Amino acid sequence: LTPRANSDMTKFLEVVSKAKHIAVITGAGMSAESGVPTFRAEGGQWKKWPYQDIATPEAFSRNPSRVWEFYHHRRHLVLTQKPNAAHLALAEFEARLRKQGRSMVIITQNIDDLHVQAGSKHVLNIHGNVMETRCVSCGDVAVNHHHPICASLEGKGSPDPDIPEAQIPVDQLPRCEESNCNGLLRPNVVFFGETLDSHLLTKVEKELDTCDLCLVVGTSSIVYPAAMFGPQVASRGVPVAEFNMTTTPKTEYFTYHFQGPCGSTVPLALA
Ligand code: BJW
Ligand code: ZN
Repeated sequence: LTPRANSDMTKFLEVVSKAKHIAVITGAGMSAESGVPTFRAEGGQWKKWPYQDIATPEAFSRNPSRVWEFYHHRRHLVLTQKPNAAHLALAEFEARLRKQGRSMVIITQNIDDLHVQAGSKHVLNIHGNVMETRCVSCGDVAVNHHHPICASLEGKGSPDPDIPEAQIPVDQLPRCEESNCNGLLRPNVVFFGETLDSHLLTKVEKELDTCDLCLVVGTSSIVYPAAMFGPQVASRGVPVAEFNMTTTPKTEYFTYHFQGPCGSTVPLALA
């Protein structure tokens, strides 16, 4: 373990200039400057629910109306977000690398679309996508940008705990449109306690094993398995740089730590 992560940007720029394949791990802090509260921040809570109690398969089967209200609210935020300076710097850097026969992959825990909107080409969405639905009966996955996604959610989903829940009957929640199915739809995201897609995880493992530089941006590094990706790369002796407002439980594993909003620090690091 390094006793203290280094914050020497000049040295880091030199490391960046030599890297051939960069893996970038991102979390909610990446999108914070696009106007969405992070999960564990003040104001990140929906009504009185810690998201560990609402983004779970048990919560969805017990009260799908509550969970849909929560995701209706999240979908609204995502639809109004725009990529920020950090998303754009990553996308521009990837384009520059590509022209030089070098490469970048983004492994994101975010369920928004902002890396792709910014122009990043190689993005692995390990926690799914909030603009997709999955049918609990037939498994069909579909992209859905309608807002509201169904009439009964119109005007619902307020994060304010004083506004009563909508308690929408299950037949009025989003339903599958595949012929003869009509099953209940859910957001195509990875809830707590669910496993990540195994094909995606295989791809992630390959990227972690082959990168020669790793950036860990805007994640609290407490949710597994993503929390161990950076430390796993560091254990091969590969430089890992963390970009965050604060230190995290994994900072001590990393070579570099750049404190501050990633909309400022990431563009500097990839200048
Ligand atoms: C800025 C900034 C700025 C702010 N610039 N920075 C091993 C040990 C213990 C538990 C487990 C384990 N393995 C699995 C578990 C259980 C569980 C888990 O990890 N629990 C922990 C809480 C301990 N993991 C799972 O259940 C996962 N499944 C799994 O592993 O299956 C196998 C298995 C199951 C059960 C037991 C054992 C094995 C699935 C995890 C799915 C996570 N899903 C969510 C919701 C997705 C849909 C949705 O978005 O609604 O994903 S939870 C939520 O947390 C979301 C996020 O992607 C994820 C990570 O959060 P993130 O991105 O780090 O956000 P924050 O808010 O925590 O942090 C923001 C950071 O940004 C902060 O550090 C700020 O400082 C910083 N910041 N502004 C830079 N401007
Ligand atoms: Zn279906």
